[in-house]
Amino acid sequence: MSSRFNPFKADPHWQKVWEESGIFVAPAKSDKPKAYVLEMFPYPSGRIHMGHVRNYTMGDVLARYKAMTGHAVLHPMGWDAFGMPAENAAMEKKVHPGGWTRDNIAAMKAQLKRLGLAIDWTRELATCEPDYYGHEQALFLDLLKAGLVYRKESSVNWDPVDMTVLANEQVIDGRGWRSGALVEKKKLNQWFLKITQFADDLLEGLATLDQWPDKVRLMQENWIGKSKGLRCTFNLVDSPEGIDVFTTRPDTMFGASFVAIAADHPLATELAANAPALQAFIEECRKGGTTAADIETAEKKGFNTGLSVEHPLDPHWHLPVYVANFVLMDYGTGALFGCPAHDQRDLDFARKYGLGVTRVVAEGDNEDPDFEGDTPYTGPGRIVNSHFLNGMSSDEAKAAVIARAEHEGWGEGQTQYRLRDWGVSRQRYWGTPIPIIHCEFCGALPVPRSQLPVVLPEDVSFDIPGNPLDRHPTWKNVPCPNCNEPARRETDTLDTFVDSSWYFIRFASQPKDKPFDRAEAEQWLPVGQYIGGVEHAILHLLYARFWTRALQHMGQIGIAEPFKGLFTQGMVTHETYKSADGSWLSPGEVKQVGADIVTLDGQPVTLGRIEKMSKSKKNVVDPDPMFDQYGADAVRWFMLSDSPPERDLEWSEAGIEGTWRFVNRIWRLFDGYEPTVRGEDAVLRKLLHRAIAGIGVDIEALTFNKAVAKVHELVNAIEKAEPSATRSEAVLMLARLVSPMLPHLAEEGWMRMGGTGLVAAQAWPTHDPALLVDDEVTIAIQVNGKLRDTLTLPKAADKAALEAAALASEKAVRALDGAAPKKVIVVPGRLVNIVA
Ligand code: ANZ
Ligand code: ZN
Repeated sequence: MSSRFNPFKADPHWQKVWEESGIFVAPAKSDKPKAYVLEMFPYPSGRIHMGHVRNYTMGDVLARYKAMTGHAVLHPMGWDAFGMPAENAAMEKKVHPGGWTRDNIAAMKAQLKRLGLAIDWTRELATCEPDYYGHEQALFLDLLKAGLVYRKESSVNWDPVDMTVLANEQVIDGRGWRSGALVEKKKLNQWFLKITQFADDLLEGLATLDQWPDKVRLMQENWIGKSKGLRCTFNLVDSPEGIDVFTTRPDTMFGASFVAIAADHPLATELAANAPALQAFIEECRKGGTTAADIETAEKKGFNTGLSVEHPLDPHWHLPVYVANFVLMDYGTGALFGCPAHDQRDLDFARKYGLGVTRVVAEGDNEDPDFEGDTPYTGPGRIVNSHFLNGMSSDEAKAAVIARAEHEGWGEGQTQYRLRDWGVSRQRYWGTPIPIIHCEFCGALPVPRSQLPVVLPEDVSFDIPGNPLDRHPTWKNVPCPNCNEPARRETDTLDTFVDSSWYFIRFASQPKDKPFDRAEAEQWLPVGQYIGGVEHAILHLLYARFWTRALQHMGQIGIAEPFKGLFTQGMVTHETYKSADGSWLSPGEVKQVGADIVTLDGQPVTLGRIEKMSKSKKNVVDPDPMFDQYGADAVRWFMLSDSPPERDLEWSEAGIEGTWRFVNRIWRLFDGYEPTVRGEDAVLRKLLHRAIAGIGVDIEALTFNKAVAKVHELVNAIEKAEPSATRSEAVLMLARLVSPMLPHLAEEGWMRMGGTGLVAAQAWPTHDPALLVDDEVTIAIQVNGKLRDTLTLPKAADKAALEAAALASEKAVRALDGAAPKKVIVVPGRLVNIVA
């Protein structure tokens, strides 16, 4: 009777059967509706971690469910295989980045296979192989031809430890995101993609993404950072010249008390020619850091030029002009007007130099023109102390000032974006070579298409920092494709975010001779459901959206948005442990003794916080030993249990134990299946049909924890039910219902019960809607107003029937204790109160 599910036999067996049958291979052509389910492809770091397991299990359940509900499914897997860690490994371990990466891919692939994923492995790709990145080079040249790529000398973030340029996003608090080194500024010639050309499209497109989390859409919106403002001129007193400023707050114009220009503003340079003190001040400004954070925190300093400007709304009102260290030359016009009551930097500056501070936006009832204190009011509000603007809202006042400026010709409305063009040059080896040749005479030329792919050289050394491509003895020496004189290859490689900006298209269509076939790709695209970590909410998703729009712009594809549905899953967390000397301990290095946690040899352990699994804190749990102990299905089921999928999930041994027991309860139902029983069980039938309907909805909504709860409920009911034809039917149906989540167990059970073919290839059961109608209600039975019993009664029961049922309740009779009921109050559908 106590038979046990044996995953060690079942898992490899079914995995082999699936593979040999080709059941998860996406059809090249099919009349069925399409479902493209994709999880963000992994970086081959070496081992699969629990975060991957959770991510891929979720996608797998959906993919399997889609197949069972009559879809042609594309569920591929690949490797985001270029990037810094491979080069770091090369430097530390003296291995080749290619070898290291390919070994990792092999190891991780084996681990993923143990999970029993329904993946079309025939479409597997790795971005580090020329048959992928060669096509990427072709796309880069297409973009170049379309005017979406340009080269520009620009000041870049230089990581002096990793010896590489970092994107702004990779600079966190002034430090390199990976090395933690203080970032420096350096001028280099860089390749840029014109993402800003699509800034408005990318912003407006967000509105169409109604299957994306709101928080992700908001993050993208803020990243694009569209602000509407006014660009206007303040005329210099006694001079025909003027100073152009940019403001996002034209509503605060009457609160202006000074104008400030950047230290490298042309006017500052001009004035400094005859003013040594100003020259010295400018020098001082240059010494400070240049990041936004540096400027934010530095003390606000200014130099009074002695010049004055006229206020554009009142030429009799003159304002002083300062050179100030907090004004950036490369933002707006390099000049601003200061409104101290409503901006922190301006207020700090005004307090320091004794300038006026006039309130022009009311703060609640406070309209006092004399602004006090050191905290500005930066919100919107009713405009006060502002002549013709008084009484307007901030928005109305902004529009009114812009309209007036445009009418009178001293300024115009202007839109600014925070988004900058995408610098894609990296001074690294392990990336896609940029397909360009530099000729002394002809300039930067595209590599002729016939010479693609430009393949990375294998013989490189990593013993000194810097770019191995640049110091390779021969690789970069090529003839100019135009004049045939000796020329030089571009030695920069592409940002790895480029690789992940189009892999989902290559999955959908992979011809040998071009990046993708339009018709074939459009069969599948856009991705129906994309699943991944929220850490990619901004950059990866924005770049992939840009790339898709650029392809659409060039007429290569007919869609604007690559991902119809997006889901960002929560992280897998675990307790952290520290030994007495303060070093981190892994879960495998500690054990529980009574209520205490100690090291394996009994030394004391301090229990730390529950945190995201990460190598640095050693709180990682490798899935392999879990597979060894419980098999894939228990691990999968645990990943889908309890926690809503967008929330973090705390991994626990106790949790996996309980899961294993549940898996075996299901197994015993399959094992004890009797097909020939007679008899109908109406209650169980109803529950079964509810489960069928509900589990499907839950999977589709990715609320797997709810689907899990419904399976629990059904299993409980089946276990309790007397043998009947309904019960047998329910057990057989259960195999199909759990198949997306517990695929090996379901196959094994299906076979055992005599099902034909693979359960994974069966149709999802259909439910009878009539059985979902609720025709029973719960009625509270009270005696003298106190709850004594609850009864489940037909919804249609009339007052007399309810009264009779209440008076027959054993608990009510006991509570009455022999007293005669004086009155019975019936509230149909809710309660019966017996008054005695
Ligand atoms: C007047 C004003 C009043 C401003 C007020 C703000 C608040 P965002 O919103 O980030 O786009 N600014 C303009 N050019 C600048 C530059 N080159 N360097 C530093 N700051 C500059 O920032 C726009 C605001 O930043 C502008 O609006 C300007 O100050 C300042 F209550 O103008 B504001
Ligand atoms: Zn040439």
